[in-house]
Amino acid sequence: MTDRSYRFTHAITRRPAASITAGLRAVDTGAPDLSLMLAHHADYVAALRATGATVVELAPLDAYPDSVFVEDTALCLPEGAIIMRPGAPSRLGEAAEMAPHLGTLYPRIAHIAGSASFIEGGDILVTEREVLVGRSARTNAAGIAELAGIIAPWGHDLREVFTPPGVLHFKTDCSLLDGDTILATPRLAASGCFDGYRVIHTAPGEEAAANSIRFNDIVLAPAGFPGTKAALVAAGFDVREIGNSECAKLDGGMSCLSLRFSPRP
Ligand code: CIR
Repeated sequence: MTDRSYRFTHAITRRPAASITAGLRAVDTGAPDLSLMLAHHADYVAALRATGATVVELAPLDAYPDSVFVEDTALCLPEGAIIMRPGAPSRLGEAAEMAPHLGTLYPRIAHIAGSASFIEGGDILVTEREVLVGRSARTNAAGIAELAGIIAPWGHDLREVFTPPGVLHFKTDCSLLDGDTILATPRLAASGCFDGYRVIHTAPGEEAAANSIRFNDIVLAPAGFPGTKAALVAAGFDVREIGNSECAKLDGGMSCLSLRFSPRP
């Protein structure tokens, strides 16, 4: 079993901007506190760096309130990076902002280009064997078809999966833990999309813990979900809890805050 789906030499993050208070959200539970979000963000970056990875921290982009959620701007595979076309109109320009940074690290950059194609990185889970993509309010059939056409020659199989209704992104409800194992909400796992994988369920009432990330030897998980943390620890994972209260107000979590990759020279 290979481990390229969770061993990374690099990550890219972007510090939240003051405009974060205008970030998109499904339900308004109050404005995020920028200084607390910055503290959580610094903890997150430090945890990634502590694994030995190079973490490129980009400057805040005030013109794009959601630009801290860099994951949605690109899909990074060993062979190349694909610049997404976010389905949220206010986020479309974020992808172009990311492209030059990936261009300095990757020999090969492709773009989702069709004017009717929309796809966000939060809907894409890369495992050792396939690329799973959930259609959602942000990701449509044209975007998925365009991505499949780009990555097939690179040797990647794409499988379209289900995003539960009312859930922002496919990965809002799941994370890769290792080559065989997925952390998922029971409502997503019930769709059967992870048949053939080992699945660890989030604890009852802890659906928001599903958006965690495996990054090298650690699992970064949002703080405050003790039942899910206990299940992960019992399964042998080294869990680091990171405060996520402010990003959660904008439907964001651990995966959204970074692009994680190992470019193949
Ligand atoms: C949005 O609605 O686009 C942001 N407020 C949250 C994006 C979270 N991104 C992710 O799950 N990959």
